[in-house]
Amino acid sequence: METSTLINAFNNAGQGHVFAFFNELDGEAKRRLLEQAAEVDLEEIARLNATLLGGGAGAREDLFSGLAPAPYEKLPENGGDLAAWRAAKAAGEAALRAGQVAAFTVAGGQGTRLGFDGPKGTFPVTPVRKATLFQVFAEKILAAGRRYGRPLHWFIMTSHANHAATEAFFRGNGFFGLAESHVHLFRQGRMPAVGFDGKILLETKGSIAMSPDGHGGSLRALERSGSLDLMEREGVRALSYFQVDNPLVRAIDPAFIGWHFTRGSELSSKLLPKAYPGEKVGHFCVKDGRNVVVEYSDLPEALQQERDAAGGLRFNGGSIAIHVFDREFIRRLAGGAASLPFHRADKKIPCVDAGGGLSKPSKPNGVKFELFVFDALPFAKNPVIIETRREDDFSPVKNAEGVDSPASCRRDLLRQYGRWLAANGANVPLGADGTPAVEFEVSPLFGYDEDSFAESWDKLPQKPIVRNGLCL
Ligand code: UD2
Repeated sequence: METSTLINAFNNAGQGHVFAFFNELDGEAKRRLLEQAAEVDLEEIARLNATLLGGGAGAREDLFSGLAPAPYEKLPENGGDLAAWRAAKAAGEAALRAGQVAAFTVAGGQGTRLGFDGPKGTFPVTPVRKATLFQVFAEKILAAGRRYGRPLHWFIMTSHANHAATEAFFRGNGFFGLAESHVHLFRQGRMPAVGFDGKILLETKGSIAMSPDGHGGSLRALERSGSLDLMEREGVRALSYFQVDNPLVRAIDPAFIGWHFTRGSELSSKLLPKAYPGEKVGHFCVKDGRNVVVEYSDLPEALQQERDAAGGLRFNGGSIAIHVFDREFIRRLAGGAASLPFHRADKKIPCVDAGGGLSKPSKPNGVKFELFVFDALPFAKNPVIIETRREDDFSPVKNAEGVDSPASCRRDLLRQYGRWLAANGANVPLGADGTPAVEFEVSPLFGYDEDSFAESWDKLPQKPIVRNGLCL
């Protein structure tokens, strides 16, 4: 687009201040600002300003009227249908042997809460090897590919801020044994931040304050990056989706994949009963006959605390951000068949003021717009929700200390290794709360779930003693 056309478009949209310092910039800086400005969808910003900044609180009550907990497939031990679970697992294994599944990690977040400098996936998590989050996932994916005789593709969504560092990390580590041709990194989209008056904020005189467009941006980024076409060429029908912060996840779970395929589901999800009413997970609900996820920060306190007849939490079905997506469903949504709603997050956003000075706000001064991937749920045909066990699937690293921290995650990894070993007859010294009293580790290459662990263990001619520093 012509420079003047672009600048005029910003003027006409009431966003002309973006170019207030344009004449002070050198040629290269001018080019960069124009490039950023061309990325901005001014109509979208105007729409968001009207809907998300313009009050709109009146509709809130209606959002929750008639909301009910979503139905789900219970685990056999909780009354679920054992035969159906077995059939699902067999179907999932067949899909894996046929190469119909790829892994997908969203890793574009800023990881501010953890206070770690660098892409979150490069954070070391395991007790002995100090393997990073990316290494743990890579090894799970590598091992599953070997087990089913079909190497899996792995798609990883990065952000503009962490893409180069993520790529360098994978290169520097030889892609952790995966074929480079099977690891696909692509950047997610960005959105400009606006002040409470709807004006786009400048980060410097020559750059717009841009931020990642949320994990919901992954659907359009998968399309834009050519990932969906690649999947189609390779015969991949479904993506196993998980977040970069959760090393316990069964990155490749045959039963889950099987539920997805046997039900003809376009979007399948894992549900975990909440640990306590205020746990920071989404809630699986039904609204107007469609499944939806209501985020913890949105569900009114009264509903979070509401009890059912048996005394349990009524809205107890936690969403832990583990899904299987059908490829063509993503294509349909990315192609505009339905648009996911943007969410508003009020933030402290350092920016340039009208006089050109840099202001570092001490309280929120503006808004970032984000898409949430679970908002795709109401658009999916035949969605399936299955129950999982916390110890098999969920222990994220989010905070520097306390809940969901490196320490709690390391403990849960240890407990998992301990359970697998004990189930196979090993003598594991356990503390009073079930945590092993020694620090050891099971590489996903040895065992990435109960079954694969048992197979490898069985083959060991001599069973090792479980002691500090043991690495299987
Ligand atoms: C998310 C879910 C929550 C629950 C929880 C489980 C949302 C809004 N809430 O909470 O319901 O399932 O996870 O752990 O998602 N990411 C990107 N690009 C972005 C933003 C995030 O790739 O623009 C990735 C990020 O790298 C991470 C994941 O998305 O892997 C989750 O992001 P988060 O830490 O903001 O989500 P959280 O913990 O608030």
